[in-house]
Parts: sequence; C-alpha cells; structure tokens
Amino acid sequence: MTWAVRITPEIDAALAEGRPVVALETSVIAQGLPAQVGPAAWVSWEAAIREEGAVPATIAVIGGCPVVGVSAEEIAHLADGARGVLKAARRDLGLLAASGADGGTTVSATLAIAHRVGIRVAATGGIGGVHRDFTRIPDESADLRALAELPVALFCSGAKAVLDLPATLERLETWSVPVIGYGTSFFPAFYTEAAHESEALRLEWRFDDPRLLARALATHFALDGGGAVVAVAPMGVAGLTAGAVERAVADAVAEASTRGVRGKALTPFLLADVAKRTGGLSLAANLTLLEKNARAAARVAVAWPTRTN
Ligand code: PSU
Ligand code: MN
Repeated sequence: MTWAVRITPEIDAALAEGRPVVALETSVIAQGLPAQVGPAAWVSWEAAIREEGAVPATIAVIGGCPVVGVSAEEIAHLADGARGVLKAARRDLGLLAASGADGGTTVSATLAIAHRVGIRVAATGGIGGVHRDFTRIPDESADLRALAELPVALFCSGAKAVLDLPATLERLETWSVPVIGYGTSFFPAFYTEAAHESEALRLEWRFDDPRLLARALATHFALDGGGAVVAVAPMGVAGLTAGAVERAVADAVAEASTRGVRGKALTPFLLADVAKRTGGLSLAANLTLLEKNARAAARVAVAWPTRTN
C-alpha cells in the first residue's frame, strides 16, 4: 500500500530545484489558537516566509491524505473546531489515512510528512516536551522522539511554558537532538525569554549568523540521521513577565489536574487556560513568536549551503 502525499506544484518544484522550503504545522490552528485568530495568523506566517525568499509548506491531513501546501479554505476548515478536526500526532497518520479523517498535524506528524517529501526546515511556536509532574504520569510529547528520528531542523521558542523545561532539555540530550540558540544563549520559556541567567536553560551552542547556522545544520544532517531544535528568543509582549506566566501556568496545571484533563487534550487546555489567566497577553505573545519563528526558519533555509554533489 502506498501512502500518497498531496503536494502543491509550487512546493514540489521548489524541492526538486533545491530551493528553500519551510514546513508549518497545523495543530496550532486546529487546537492551539482560538478559531477567530488562527487563519489570519497563518496568513502572516506564510507571508513572512515568502518575504524572506522561501516557499511555505503548511502541512495537515485532509480526508485522510497528508497534504503539503494546505489552502486557505482548508485552514478555515481546520480552525473551525466545531467540525471535529482531530489532533494528529505521528502515530495517528496511518489511522487517519484509513478512516479518511481530517487532522491538524502536531510537530511529530508534521516532521514525518515533511521528511517524506524532503523538507529540512520547519517552524512552530513551541515544541511539546516533558510535562510537569512527569514522575507521576509520564506524559512526554511524541515531538521529542520524532525530532530524534527525523532529519528536520525545527525553529521554535523552546518548549511550551506549561512543560518542565529543564527535564525537556535533558530528554533531548538523551535522544541526541542538538539544541541550538539562534541569537540567544538560553532555551526560551516560550512566551518570554528564560528567566534572567537561568543556568538550567543555558545552551551549549549559539549562532547569530544564518549562514553559519545553516552550515552547522546541514553538516549535522550529513553526519546524523536525526533532527535538531533551533531555539529563537520570543519578543514577548509588554506587561507579560516570566513570573506572571509561571503563576498562570501553575494555576492552569492545578486546574487541569482537578478536572482530570489528560492525554492529547492537556496541552490545548493549558494554553487556553493560561491565555485566560493572563488576560490574553500570553495569546498575543504566542502570535508574535509564531511569526518570528517562521521568519527565522525561512532566513536560515535561504542561507542553506548549495548542494555540491
Ligand atoms: N506551538 C504553539 N501552539 C501549539 C503547538 C505548538 O504555539 O498548539 C502544538 C504543536 O503542534 C505541538 C503540540 O506539536 O502543540 C504538542 O502537543 P503534545 O504536548 O500533546 O504533544
Ligand atoms: Mn502528551
């Protein structure tokens, strides 16, 4: 049986000619952002990628088919949660294909589809990772293993603030996934930069020049079969401090535990609850960082060393 991927002619040609392409995930549209803001935000991410000279490749599952190059109509459909779009992780792809269902792809599923068509660079807001309280319930995002296994560089503002960030970094080390700061020396705390001089979040590798970062990533892919995390510092928004995020996250995590929210529902619940508790400031920060990461990914994809073989 084949696993047919629907790809737009534009992206197909760009890949065939070795031109820069940046993959985007869509669980952020289907589950991560409120339905009213997702589609307009997506337009800004694709525009930012084009402005930098790369081709955007937004990925989703539509009618069971993995799609590379989702249309605006499909984005509107994915954002409209009322129509039961699933949150598609990598393990769901075969089952979605068999059932003909629609899914917003998480990072893990997005990387699987991107790798399938030969895309090397992707962007998201924040990766999934090791959840707080993981010693009680070992909840750890499938994003991490996908990053370990698939040679794609993922640009993000670190891992989502609702997670245990030092534990997530430890897990990435265990899985042999390099974590590289692009213009930052610390793993960001998603909505904000890492709290001042947070040694547990200090990164060993930092690049400021997109060409040097691109060369480092290309060399990593040449030597290793796995992916890489590129951490981009978020711009943040006025009035949203790391302390305020921390308080909101602690309360949201407690609320989720009281309500028994588990599994794939947990991350979307926490993001929405933190947005409520910060009076929408975390949502504003999420939107700015998503666009910044898409732009950063495109800049580095454009600076990729040309293939010499
Ligand atoms: N970044 C955001 N918002 C999101 C996500 C990333 O700013 O909603 C999504 C990504 O698709 C990521 C997923 O893969 O959240 C992680 O979910 P989980 O923790 O259940 O693996
Ligand atoms: Mn989980």
